[in-house]
Amino acid sequence: HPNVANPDKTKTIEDYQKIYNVIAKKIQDEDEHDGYIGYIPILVRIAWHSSGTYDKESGTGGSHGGTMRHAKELNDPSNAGLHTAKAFLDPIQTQFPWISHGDLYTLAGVAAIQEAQGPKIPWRNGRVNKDEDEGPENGRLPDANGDATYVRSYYGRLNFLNDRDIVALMGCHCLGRTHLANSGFDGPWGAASNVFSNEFFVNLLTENWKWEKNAAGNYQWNSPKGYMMLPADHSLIEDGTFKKIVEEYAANQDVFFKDFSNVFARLLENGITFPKDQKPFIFKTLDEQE
Ligand code: DDH
Repeated sequence: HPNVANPDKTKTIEDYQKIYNVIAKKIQDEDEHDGYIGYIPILVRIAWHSSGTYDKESGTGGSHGGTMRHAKELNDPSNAGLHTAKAFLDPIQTQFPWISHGDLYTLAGVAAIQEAQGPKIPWRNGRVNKDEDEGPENGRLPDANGDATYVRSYYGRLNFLNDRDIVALMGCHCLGRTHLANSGFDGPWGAASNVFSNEFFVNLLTENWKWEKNAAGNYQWNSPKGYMMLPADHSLIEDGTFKKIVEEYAANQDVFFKDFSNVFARLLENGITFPKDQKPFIFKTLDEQE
């Protein structure tokens, strides 16, 4: 198996908590980024885009090799905007040169979700640095124009997801916004773009969505409050099975948090074999350490 984790046995949870804390503190210090949304969403996105390239047929891609740091992967049009996340993390990599790039990108996503008041995400170390030519080819991340059939089949490639997993993962669009310059879509999904919550599901069900052309000429769903949904987001209420799960998460944030924590942890480890006895770390938030 090409993706076997090799955790450094000399490092403890305290060593990684130190890195978590540096990331969390920098998120607080640089809160003006992206119109005062800050770095939380883009750090979650670099963790997800590092992991979402995994292909079960070839065993290639995924977070293991930290190949997002190389130009070939970073310049995938789907990764437009992620250079800001890399630039945020590069000095932290320099400060802690012993952490692998894949471990740092995934740990940053965990820290961002927890600092956004989201659920605890169990996380394991041991990813190794791979060269540029060992990275995935471009074009493996999902198309925002997809319908429910597309979304379901897209996640089939990742090999570990059922309908609940898919809907839970998409709830991450409570964070951040779309940017015309990055994706050709425009606007935030909700009101609290740096707080992790079930707002995405509530908005999907309660806003009055209109199918409109944006300034880049792409169609998206817009609401009177200035929120947006991608076609792929909106597909979750067009499909009966997806919609039932959306309703459940909108009604019960605890269930969403529990499911999200489970599936996000698996997403970050997808395609990697960890030693059988390797227990995940659960980090404290900055607040919990005061
Ligand atoms: Fe996403 N996402 N995403 N997404 N995503 C965008 C932004 C963010 C899709 C398309 C887009 C997930 C799934 C999907 C985040 C997390 C996650 C943007 C806008 C597009 C387009 C980029 C820009 O213009 O800057 C599609 C399609 C899917 C799909 O599943 C079909 C998942 C699974 C996650 C996750 O983290 C679990 C986050 C966070 C952002 C906000 C980034 C930002 O800069 O703000």
